[in-house]
Order: sequence, then C-alpha cells, then structure tokens
Amino acid sequence: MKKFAFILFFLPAMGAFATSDLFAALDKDGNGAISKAEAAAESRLAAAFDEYDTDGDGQISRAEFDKYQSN
Ligand SMILES: [Ca+2]
Repeated sequence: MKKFAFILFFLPAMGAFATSDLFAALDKDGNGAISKAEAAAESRLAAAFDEYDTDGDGQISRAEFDKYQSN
C-alpha cells in the first residue's frame, strides 16, 4: 500500500520534469517562451506552431507547450 502511494505521488512529478526538460531544451535563449525560430528544432512542433500558439503572440508559452506535450 505504501509503495502504491509512493508511485502515485511521483509519477506526475516525473511527467512535469520531462515536459519542462524538453521545453527548456527548445527555449534556447531561456526567455520562458519558444519562438518560431526555436521551434524549428522540433519539426512536429514547428509544423503545428500556429495551432499551439493559441493566443497568437508568435511565442509558445509553457502552458501552450503543455498542450503540445499532451497531444
Ligand atoms: Ca525563447
């Protein structure tokens, strides 16, 4: 039972870590958003850039990127 609770606690944390890792890798200048030029490194993201840039500011924020990760 204790082991099960441990897994439930850590799985979401590990998922968040993996997400922020790829985000950080793509956010080359570290400004907290992925520009179109930065997205070019991830072809699948680049191809659907406008789809994920839901507020249309030309940058993919972490919240917008989370949607990309879950798709
Ligand atoms: Ca950036």
